[in-house]
Amino acid sequence: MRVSQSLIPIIKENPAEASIVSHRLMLRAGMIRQHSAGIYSMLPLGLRVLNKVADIIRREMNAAGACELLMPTMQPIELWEESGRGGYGTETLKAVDRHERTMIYGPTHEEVITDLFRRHIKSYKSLPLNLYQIQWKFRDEIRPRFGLMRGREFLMKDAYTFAESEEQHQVQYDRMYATYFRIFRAMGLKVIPFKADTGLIGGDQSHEFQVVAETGESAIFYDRALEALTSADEIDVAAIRARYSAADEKHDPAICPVVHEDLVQARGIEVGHIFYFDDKYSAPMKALIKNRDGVDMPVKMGAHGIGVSRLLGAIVEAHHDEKGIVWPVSVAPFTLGLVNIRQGDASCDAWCDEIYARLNRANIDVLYHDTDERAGAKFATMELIGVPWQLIISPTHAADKMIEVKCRRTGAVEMMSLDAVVERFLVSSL
Ligand code: P5A
Repeated sequence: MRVSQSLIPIIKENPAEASIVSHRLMLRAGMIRQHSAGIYSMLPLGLRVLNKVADIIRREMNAAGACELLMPTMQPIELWEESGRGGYGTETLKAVDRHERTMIYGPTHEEVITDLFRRHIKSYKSLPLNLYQIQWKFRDEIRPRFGLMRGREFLMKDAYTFAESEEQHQVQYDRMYATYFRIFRAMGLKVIPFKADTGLIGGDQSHEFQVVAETGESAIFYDRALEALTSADEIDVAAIRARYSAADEKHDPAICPVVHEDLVQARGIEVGHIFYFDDKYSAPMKALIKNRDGVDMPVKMGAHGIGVSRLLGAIVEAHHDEKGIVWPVSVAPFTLGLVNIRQGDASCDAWCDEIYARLNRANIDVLYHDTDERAGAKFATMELIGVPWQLIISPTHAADKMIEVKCRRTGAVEMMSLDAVVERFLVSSL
């Protein structure tokens, strides 16, 4: 992408409306813009990160045997009357269509998926099943704030699992639990799991996944030993669970927030939440399956959410410095930023054009800063945006057909040929 053909409205000063660093940097880097409280446009750079985050989630969900579908944002209120949830309290946004029918902009999709299930699945033989989507939700939050962290319209990954028995359900739950660690790790985030309140979703088993960050909305207490267990290459769900029970015996943070020597007090950002609610929706909505004894019974259900748009904020909280965002490569809007420091100089322009064309042919994400701004401003922009490597082109480099490659994270500089750059940054070698 060329900067001259995009919409990247950089802001030099700190915007007054933003009180936390991720919100400030995403506004300054021209990634998002607010239209109304908690309602944002994703500008081209923000959208690219959102898509990369969503693709990591897809890859890991698919690998775990889940299957993607897409349900509507607008839902008939009748489904919510049937489930007995009767709307989603004061957070529900309602609309009335031309036939005077009330619709809800979905705050979550338990009812819609249960409706799909009951129409098509009748037997235990079709189970276990895990269906998920990545879809916009609307919750009329009392206090939308912190940019994408607590929006009213936000993107969620919501998976729904269906099982014939408690045992089958537990296998699904543990698989999602382990998959969540892989997902968050792939975006450079360390998460700690917590037993949680099930709130408006309901049910009696749930875990939240919290990213540790000073600006988090939740006060959290965690056992130091959990840090090691949750950072391991292979997540051992049973070991984590055992450690939790041991910690709980000594001290239950939910009841008595006294800090023990082996307990860390911190703040967290809830980026995911998994639930088991058995037949809470399937019983009233009559989503029945024939079990192995030929008896009809309500299917056992769980739901597994990830705050996809919230993750952008969480990643920036975890990856920034005084100059701006430092995206992990896996979610960076572009892998490379091409900086022509003498735009208008024929040799610089020609060399940049050649590099840009070659990188695009090789499918390497590159943002070409091709405007006539001065070099200093271009560097500052690339650093603010957080592109992991800059390719710097001066008249001397153009004459030598060389490229100065600068790493955003370390500041290390290296001279490379175009062939070497292509080889180094091919997706397969990153
Ligand atoms: C699980 C999937 C659910 O809605 N139903 C379907 C269940 N769970 S949840 O915990 O209420 O939401 C899942 C995740 O969505 C993110 N989230 C938000 N992100 C941005 N702005 C909001 N207002 C918001 N509300 C929830 C969180 O990451 C949460 O874990």
